[in-house]
Amino acid sequence: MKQRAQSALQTWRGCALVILIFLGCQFTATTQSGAPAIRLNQVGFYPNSTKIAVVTGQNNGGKFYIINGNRDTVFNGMLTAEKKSSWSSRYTRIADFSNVSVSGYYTITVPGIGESVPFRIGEGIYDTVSRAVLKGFYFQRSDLELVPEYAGSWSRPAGHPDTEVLIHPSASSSTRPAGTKLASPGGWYDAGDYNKYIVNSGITMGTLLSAYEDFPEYYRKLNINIPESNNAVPDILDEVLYNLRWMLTMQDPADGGVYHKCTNAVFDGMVMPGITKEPRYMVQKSTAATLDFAAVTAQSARVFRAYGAELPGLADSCLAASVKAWGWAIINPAVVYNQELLNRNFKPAVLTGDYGDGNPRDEWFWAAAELLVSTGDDKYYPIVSQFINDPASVPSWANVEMLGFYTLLRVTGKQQSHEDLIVLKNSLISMADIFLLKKNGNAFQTVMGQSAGDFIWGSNSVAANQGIFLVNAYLLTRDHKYLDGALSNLDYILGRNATGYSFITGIGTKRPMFPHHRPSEADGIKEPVPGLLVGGPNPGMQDKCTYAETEPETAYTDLTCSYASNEIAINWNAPVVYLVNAIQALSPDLKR
Ligand code: G3I
Ligand code: 9MR
Repeated sequence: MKQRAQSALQTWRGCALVILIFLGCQFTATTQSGAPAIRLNQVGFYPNSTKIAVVTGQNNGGKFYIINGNRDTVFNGMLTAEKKSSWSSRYTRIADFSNVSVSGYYTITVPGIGESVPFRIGEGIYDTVSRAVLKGFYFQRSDLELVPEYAGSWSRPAGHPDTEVLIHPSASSSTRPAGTKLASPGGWYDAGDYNKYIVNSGITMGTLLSAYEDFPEYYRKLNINIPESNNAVPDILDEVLYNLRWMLTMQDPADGGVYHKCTNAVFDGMVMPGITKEPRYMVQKSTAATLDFAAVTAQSARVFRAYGAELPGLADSCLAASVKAWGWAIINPAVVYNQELLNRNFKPAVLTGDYGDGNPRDEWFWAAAELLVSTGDDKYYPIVSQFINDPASVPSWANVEMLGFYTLLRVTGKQQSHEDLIVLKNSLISMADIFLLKKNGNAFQTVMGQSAGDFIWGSNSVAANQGIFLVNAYLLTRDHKYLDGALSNLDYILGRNATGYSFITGIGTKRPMFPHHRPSEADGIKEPVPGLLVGGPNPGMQDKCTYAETEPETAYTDLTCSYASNEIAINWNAPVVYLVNAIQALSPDLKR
């Protein structure tokens, strides 16, 4: 008996260590060949937070038990009545063990069903994952050699230098005719591919800058071990700066317009970055790209103003670039990027990511809001005022309106009228209340899954962005229920979902091993590059890979071919950075 307890304890210790170093944890008694039947946040829980596991499959219910590292039962409770999920054929019962608050390693056991993967309860529980997801951006740096000191096993030579990028015929102008060579180095690779897109950089940068603006004290202390970690600028801003410097190269100084993307004509193969030497192009300017750029540079000017000593001139350059981009958009208010049309008129055909947003209305608002707040110039107000009565929405690359709402609500200044702020706050809170209402009816007790429409390409970013939305509701009201709702979506991302996966590479016991991510596929290392959020369930299944299940919340497959459910992308990582770090920063406020 004693020997069994001891070996169990050793297994626990092994698992704990293994979780920390991102390697697999085979807890034989607990895992099955597929996803475990008991789904929970595989990283664990704060002692003072809500703790829920979901038992999937049809069963007789009954009692569940929480077992500690000594194999002692520390808590038992009753599973709730069975519920059929609205978004798949899953049946679920909930196990609520929020009352367990002693730090340690645990599993949950349900007689006749099995044991969950091990999880931990403890302070600072998301410390590793919060740093990993921000570090994910370092791994996406395009022209930098990733050295072992910072990249560990995933060190690699520099990728695309982008020192000689050609003006594509679609972007030809009198000062820069087609074929002109420009330098556009740096910036993050967008996703599993090796191209750099302004529209997607827009929401990504806005989200990361907002994370910093909402929790500056927290981020000043967050060290993620990147080359700039020892300078006086917070690591999150150093990372943002790496992409900002690239974005600034995407503006045509002659007129202020911004090229839609810096790209190959066709996607590179599944090889390491820098192997292929295909020509790179600056492709057509667009209104959406230019306004996203204007918003990001205006927000950057505000944020980097405080680092004038370390980064002299940067804030002013950003603001000048923003104003100039705005000026271009005023003259070119509706230049849509339409790749199909472009390819009918110009050669070579461009077949990489589109990000062709047909409606730049929300980009107008976001840019105007950032410029209004950063400059205090009333001339931006008339545009801002037209949007104040819009309903709140969850951001996506094609809809950035909410980023403007967040900024107006965040920064108090003369530019925001009291009446406007009340309207914005009310619309945010009324939508947050709907989120919570639907969470109560959800089979996994998560805000994610408001409707089948949540499960789109990149659905995990919907979960993360809903989480940010609720964090904002919490910051505005200090009502704990919103923070709890945000946490439910972090729980979703880390395992409490219909697939049973923790969706971040390197994090959790059952996690993606084969993301559609060229370096992870080509580097010969078993573990994918860590800290990257995969897209998640997407019944669109546009990649035509093999999916074991095809319903809205189960249409996910951990195969490299699956770019529609298993790619990674910067605009998906950024909201998870915001969400998990917000939970860390606000952890003293969590309540059971
Ligand atoms: O707008 C419609 C919506 O009305 C409808 O309800 C919904 C149903 O599926 O579809 C919506 O359109 C989808 C659109 O994204 C907006 O979300 C399209 O079906 C879907 O095909 C499209 O997917 C985009 C995908 O590129 C293909 O263009 C993803 O959002 C976008 O994240 C993804 O981005 C790619 C880049 O192009 C290249 N780099 C990798 C990156 C991530 O996969
Ligand atoms: O690898 C590409 C991925 O980054 C994109 O999100 C996806 C959709 O645009 O396309 C992937 O490339 C595929 C291409 O579209 C079709 N042939 C197979 C490519 C993947 O190997």
